[in-house]
Amino acid sequence: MSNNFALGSGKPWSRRQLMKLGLAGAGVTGAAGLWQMLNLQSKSIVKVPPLEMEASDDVTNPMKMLRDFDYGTVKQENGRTIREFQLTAGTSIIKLNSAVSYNIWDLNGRIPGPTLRAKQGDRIRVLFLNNAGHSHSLHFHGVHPAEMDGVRPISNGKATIYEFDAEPYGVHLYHCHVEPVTRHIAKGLYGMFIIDPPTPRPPADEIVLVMGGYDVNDDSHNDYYAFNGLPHHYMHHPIRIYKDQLIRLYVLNIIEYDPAVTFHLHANFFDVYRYGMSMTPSEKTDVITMGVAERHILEFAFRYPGKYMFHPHQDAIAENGCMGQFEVLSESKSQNSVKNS
Ligand SMILES: [Cu+2]
Repeated sequence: MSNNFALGSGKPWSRRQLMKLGLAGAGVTGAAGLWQMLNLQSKSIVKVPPLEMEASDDVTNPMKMLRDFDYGTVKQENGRTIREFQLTAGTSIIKLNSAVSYNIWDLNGRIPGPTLRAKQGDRIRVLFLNNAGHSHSLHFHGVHPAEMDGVRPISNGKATIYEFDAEPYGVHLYHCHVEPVTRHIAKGLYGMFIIDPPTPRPPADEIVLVMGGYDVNDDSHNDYYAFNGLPHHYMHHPIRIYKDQLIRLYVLNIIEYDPAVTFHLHANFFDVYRYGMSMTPSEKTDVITMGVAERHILEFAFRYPGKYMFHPHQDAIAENGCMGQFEVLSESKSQNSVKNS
């Protein structure tokens, strides 16, 4: 079968593909581009340890996903800022452990799908191409007209465009809404959708953690769980962060079949910004309950170096893969001496 729409992972769509959707042309940058640049620059004053990339297949790459934000392509059209994203559904096989492989549906060749990021007030345009051999859709959480709600199935080989305003600011998500939705989500068609507030949050080491489950024997019961796609990965490869650095976690629970899970952080407490929809925290705690599709911003800094676990306190879920740890690194001696003087 000819595969005119096939995309290499991360490669932009060709002009011909865009022409099919009537989207070729249009200039880039403008105010929204500047905001994106400032957003990226602000990271440079945040201390982030170098990434320790572990060998993995292309589909599951939890280390890369931690701080990987897709800002889309910024265009100006009729005086409006458009932020254009390209998402392609496909099929992949992932290795959940040394013995178990599992067929999933991926988005842009990864699970979870890309973490899309925009600023409140941007116009969002999502070019969705379904190459996953079955009807799928993309349903975004947020405020938009009914026709952009993404519940209409898109047949295999077909493309569509979802377009709406980015509002309100917060941590949101997108996922396939074709029935059975449990199955379509559990097999990989989901991702995080962050809308930044008009006034940026303070600089921080920003980290994405998406909790998902795998029902490999089709009994509507999860057999494995994972942060960012791969069971146990951050236990074997801890997430390195710096002592005293403000950490901003964007956490999403998209575990189907289990009604709710908690997120617990060892040896610390975090500020909770529920759904990321406020600029002031609502509470401080070390364990927070999250139903399916709930997501929050959690902020903290570690005072002491060392390794600290994080996991749902439904310990069976943690033990079956949804478990990881932070490795808190000391600051350099010179920085300590300045601090202590
Ligand atoms: Cu689907």
